Amino acid sequence: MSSVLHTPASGQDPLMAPEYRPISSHLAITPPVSVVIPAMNEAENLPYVFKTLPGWIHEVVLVDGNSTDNTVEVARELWPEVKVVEQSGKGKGDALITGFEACTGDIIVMVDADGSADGHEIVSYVSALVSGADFAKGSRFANGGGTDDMTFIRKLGNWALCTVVNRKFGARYTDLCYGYNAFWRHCLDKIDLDCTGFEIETLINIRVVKAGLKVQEIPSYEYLRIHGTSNLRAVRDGLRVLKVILKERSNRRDLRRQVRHSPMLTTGQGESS
Ligand SMILES: Nc1nc2c(ncn2[C@@H]2O[C@H](COP(=O)(O)OP(=O)(O)O)[C@@H](O)[C@H]2O)c(=O)[nH]1
Ligand SMILES: [Mg+2]
Repeated sequence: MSSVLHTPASGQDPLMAPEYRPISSHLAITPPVSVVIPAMNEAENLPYVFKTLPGWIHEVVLVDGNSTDNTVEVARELWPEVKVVEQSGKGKGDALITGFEACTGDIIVMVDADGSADGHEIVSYVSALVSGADFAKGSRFANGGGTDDMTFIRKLGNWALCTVVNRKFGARYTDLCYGYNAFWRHCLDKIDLDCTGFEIETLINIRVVKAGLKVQEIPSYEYLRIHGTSNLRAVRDGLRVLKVILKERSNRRDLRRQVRHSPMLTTGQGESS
């Protein structure tokens, strides 16, 4: 879907000239942007999702979670160049990790397939990345953000888990378990993801801080899932998130112990004591 708008000035080596894609009326960028969409039985929602995706994105990678409806056919109809990847394992985390591997863009944006995310916001995420951030983290609770899709219990759990992450890892997040995020592909080398379920966002959020990456929160509005019901179970998945937090804490303690015994090693930035 990429288009070349900027023609190189005469005398400029065309092989060296970057291709600029306009992403807003005031901004053109050179890095290709991949959008990853994990989808499990979302055929009815995909028309709403694809409708809001900007035409300047480089590719859409849809990771199908063995859907029993016609998710894949609908995606191909709506976006003929879509790259469909079948996940071999189970869970949203597994799907996203599979999708990240399939991306060829320099920037990767994570977008849910339930119609809760507005693709028009992608420009805000990408703008933050091309302006210097490594990780652009969506937040429903930053000024300008919001949600129609969280029950009171989910808000409470998210707030509590977010508070623990901020205290334990020296982060200053206003939201934790939110699926709309974007990052430079090089971040993947530093965060080495290994999880399967809905804890994926928390794992990413913790590891980017541990790796000392530059994080910028982007206010984001989460709309109601349009059709179907959430696959998330607040208590079961909340406990999985807590388990990841505790594991990342104990890994950090192990690393600190190693550093004490080996002065050549250093811990990542952004960690609180
Ligand atoms: N491929 C794949 N996608 C999944 C899986 N579980 C959830 N998703 C997708 O992840 C996104 C978020 O899931 P959802 O059920 O809406 O959870 P919620 O947003 O936390 O309520 C949706 O696009 C789902 O289709 C899975 O096991 N495999
Ligand atoms: Mg959802």
